[in-house]
Amino acid sequence: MLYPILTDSRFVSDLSGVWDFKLDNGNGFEEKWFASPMKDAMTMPVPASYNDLKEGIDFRDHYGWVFYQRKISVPSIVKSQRLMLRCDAVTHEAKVYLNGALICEHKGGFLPFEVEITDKMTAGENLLTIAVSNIIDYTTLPIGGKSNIMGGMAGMGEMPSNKPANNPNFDFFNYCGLTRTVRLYTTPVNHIEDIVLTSKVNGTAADVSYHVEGTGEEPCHVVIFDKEGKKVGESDGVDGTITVQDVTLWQPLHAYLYQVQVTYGEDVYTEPYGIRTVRVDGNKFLINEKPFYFKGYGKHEDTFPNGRGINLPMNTKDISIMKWQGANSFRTSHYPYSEEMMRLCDEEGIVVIDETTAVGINLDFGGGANFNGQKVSTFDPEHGVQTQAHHKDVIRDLISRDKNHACVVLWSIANEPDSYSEGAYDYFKPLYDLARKLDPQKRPCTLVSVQMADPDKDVTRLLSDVICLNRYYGWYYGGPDLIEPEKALRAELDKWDALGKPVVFTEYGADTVMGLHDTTPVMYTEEYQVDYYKMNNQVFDDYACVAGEQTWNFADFATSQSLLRVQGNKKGMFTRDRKPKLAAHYFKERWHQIPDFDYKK
Ligand code: GCB
Repeated sequence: MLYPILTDSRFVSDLSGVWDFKLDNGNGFEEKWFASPMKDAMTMPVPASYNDLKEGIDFRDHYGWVFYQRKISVPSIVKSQRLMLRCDAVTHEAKVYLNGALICEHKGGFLPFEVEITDKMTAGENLLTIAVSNIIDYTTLPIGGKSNIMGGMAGMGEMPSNKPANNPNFDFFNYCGLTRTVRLYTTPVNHIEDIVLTSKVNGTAADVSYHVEGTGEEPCHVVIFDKEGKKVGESDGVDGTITVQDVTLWQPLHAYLYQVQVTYGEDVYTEPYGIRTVRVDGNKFLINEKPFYFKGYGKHEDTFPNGRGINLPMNTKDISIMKWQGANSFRTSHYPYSEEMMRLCDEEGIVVIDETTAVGINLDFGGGANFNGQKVSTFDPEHGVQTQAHHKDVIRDLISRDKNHACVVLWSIANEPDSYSEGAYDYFKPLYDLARKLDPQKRPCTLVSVQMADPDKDVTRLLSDVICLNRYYGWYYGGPDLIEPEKALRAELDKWDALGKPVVFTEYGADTVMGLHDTTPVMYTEEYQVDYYKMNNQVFDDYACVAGEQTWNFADFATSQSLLRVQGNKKGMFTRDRKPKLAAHYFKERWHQIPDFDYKK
């Protein structure tokens, strides 16, 4: 799906602003709140998660639907065009109404969807209502646990509640709402639906192949411009190959983007495109044929008070901090990030592991406040997760959205699923097959493996091109002692090493409350976080197969409430407002000494 931009043929109107808003009291649909201007509505900014924007636990933890509403109209000058309504992300489920009629529904909270409204708009003001559900359960991604159990840890102290509530099977706050931009945009009637770009590098030249998907039978002309706007090649037809001589490759931290301009009849669209190669060779992860070392983090889209709402200034700040620290990459844990962030990473040369919304596919051991799980076999046909079909939709839509991004080098099919129980292979194999089939650039695929996944049983060993490990030796496993955890980490790595694939640590970390210090490094102090990382990093340095280290987490972030979470997860190297802990300075030293390429001999 193309990102909406202004061009010679397309107009974009951003619907950001203050909308009317109401929490559903259970009668919203019956009383048809979508059919006329809502009474007693409160104000709500769009885009943003609503949860932290009004006070009170009932508001923050509201379970179910909310309604957003505003009026829209379009000037007559655009009426000769095709008019689209596009939502970049509505978390987690949307029902869109125009003048009281349901025009579109969408499931899944982190990918865009759109609906044509050309013939649905009337003259003057039109009433747009978007009903949004935050309900998560065994059929959604991410996964929610049983909804009537609150609080407690490890099977102790749980209290059944008679109030319906979400019980996230994952460790981040279930922020919801119209979290990314809502827009109107226009195209000519016959228009470009999609552009697919791939390239082959031959010495100093590159062949860029394109496919333009258009409606109608229009003449198609494609031109590639370099960064200075100089034409470097062109071709006619909806399929073709353009040779770029003296190519400048897109490199980590040294980005270079060409502009691919497509003219299809009256429609014009320009896609930024970085030329680079990615492949796995033995235990090396090659970018532009050189062994790359991932230095970075797992992140979240999480800021105050936006919640998971898009925060453009913070995205820019985060990338600036990454560069300050000598990092070169991050993972979009645990859902696809905004299109604006992906475009920024293309521009800034930040390497991205692109993850689906599949977090919490582990009913046995659980996740987040649902720690210790539901003790249900994850893939039990009757009682287990019912997500495989939706998981396929997410993979399809993610690849459709992000396929042309140079920054994306690896697809992550899921985070910490139950990847070793009966049914895991049958669940995941078709998903890898689908990703491999759909990705025009044939990037490597992975799933991010949980600590208790024994290397002998974990299906990632069979299915993944890169082994991605979340490991907490010295925190959840061992700690405060770091000697035994180190031995256990080495013993486990010996097994992965034998596979001959690259291993990237996609999570390791220790909760650290900013400002807690001690002469003896005890858990939760900034000193312990540094010692924890030093031990782990020393082990990584001893293994040639380790192709990267991404800490957990870039910054502190909000979670559900539980005994292990002190106003959120405190494993950030930075606080939630991006102030460095001691570990941030330690990594700054370390990463500036580790080259992006050829670190391991
Ligand atoms: C994990 C999860 C991540 C959690 C983290 C933690 O393994 O992937 O979502 O936040 O552990 O801090 O416990």
